[in-house]
Amino acid sequence: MKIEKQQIASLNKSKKAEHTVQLDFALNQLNSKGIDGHAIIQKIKDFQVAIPSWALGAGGTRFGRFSYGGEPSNLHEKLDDIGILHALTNTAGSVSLHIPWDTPEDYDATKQIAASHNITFDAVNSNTFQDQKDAKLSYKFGSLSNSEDAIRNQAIQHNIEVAKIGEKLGSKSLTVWLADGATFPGQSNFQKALQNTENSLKEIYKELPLDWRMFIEYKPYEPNFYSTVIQDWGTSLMLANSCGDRAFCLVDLGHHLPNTNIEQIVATLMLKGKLGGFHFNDSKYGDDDLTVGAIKPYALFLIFNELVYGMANNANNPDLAWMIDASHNIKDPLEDLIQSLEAILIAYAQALLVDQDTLRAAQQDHDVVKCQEILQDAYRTDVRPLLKESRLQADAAIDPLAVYRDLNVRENLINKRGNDSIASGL
Ligand code: LRH
Ligand code: MN
Repeated sequence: MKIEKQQIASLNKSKKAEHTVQLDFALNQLNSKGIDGHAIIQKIKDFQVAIPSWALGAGGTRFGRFSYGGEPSNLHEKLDDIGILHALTNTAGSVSLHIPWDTPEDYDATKQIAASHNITFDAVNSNTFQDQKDAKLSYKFGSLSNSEDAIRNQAIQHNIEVAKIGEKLGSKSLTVWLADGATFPGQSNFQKALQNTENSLKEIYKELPLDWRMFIEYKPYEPNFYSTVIQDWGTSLMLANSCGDRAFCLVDLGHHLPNTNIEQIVATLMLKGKLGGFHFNDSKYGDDDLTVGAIKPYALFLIFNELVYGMANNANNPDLAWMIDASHNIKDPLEDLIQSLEAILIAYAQALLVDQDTLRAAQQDHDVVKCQEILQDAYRTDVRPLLKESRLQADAAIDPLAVYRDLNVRENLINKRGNDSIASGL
């Protein structure tokens, strides 16, 4: 299913008058503070987020999975669905593939379909947390950290192969997340596991094309429940430093123990020029992979406040890879992703409103109350008219969710694909 610009334009008509009033108010409000709202609208338009190829169907847990109907059952249908998201939001301009869940069968056809939707290929993800049906050796007790040479080598070769697949599609980065760890005390030798992992990552790194980056994603637990080899940002940073200048840390928002100050981690990694990118999602307890901004929108704003400061002050940190990593247990996957894209743009736009110079001066004066007032004034500013205008200017939907429902997209997908089609992924 392809959504045409004129379908969106005709549905935008009924919302234009109200939008114009809200936009004028927002621009005047910003103007009175010396802020150029049009410059922020342009930055919002330029902000593109990669959609995970593994999150276009219904997710599930060990307790069950509730299918959603009309799910994409192959890579090309997944690209079509991301095309729907991009047509409606103008923000879903790339895809992050997970291999082997989404290994292309016909590279030219895959690239053509992606191009037809103006979608590019962001980071490719390796998978050494599951055994593939034709696998010779098992990753049950680890992959890059495994005590057995042959298993480590199998995992190293897989990562090198994944990068080759990405190279054929125009991707420029490899994301490595390892489930490696232990579920019981005494099960593994921490030092050997970490040393094996470091050596393995270096083997992979040196095989990457010279214009590629490697993202090392950390996670404190799950599927191992006692220890994880790459458990936190410090371990990821240490490994990225030992690999080289093109290795960076990847921050998945759900991969932190409760109440971790993620914005401070972001500031630290940007100061060191080692922040590579994000997997955006939200969570209440563990790696819940919920809709971005659904649980802790203020925390997301504080993270973007550090990102905006870092993007202005840390020239040593490369452009960041913005990706979503979510799983949809009860929501329509496409509606869930539309909400996540909106939450990311809202947090970014609000962070752009923070008067960094006045904040710096208040910090210098230890005027703690004023510091909070400056942040919360930005956070309490309704930036949604700016988002709507950024979409309207890009021939996308003023209200993507409303257009998605008005066009009965899910019903159309079910009519075309049936109720039982299942998308590969989590
Ligand atoms: C691990 C993770 C990782 C992906 C997987 C799908 O929890 O966040 O980024 O490989 O989810
Ligand atoms: Mn992730």
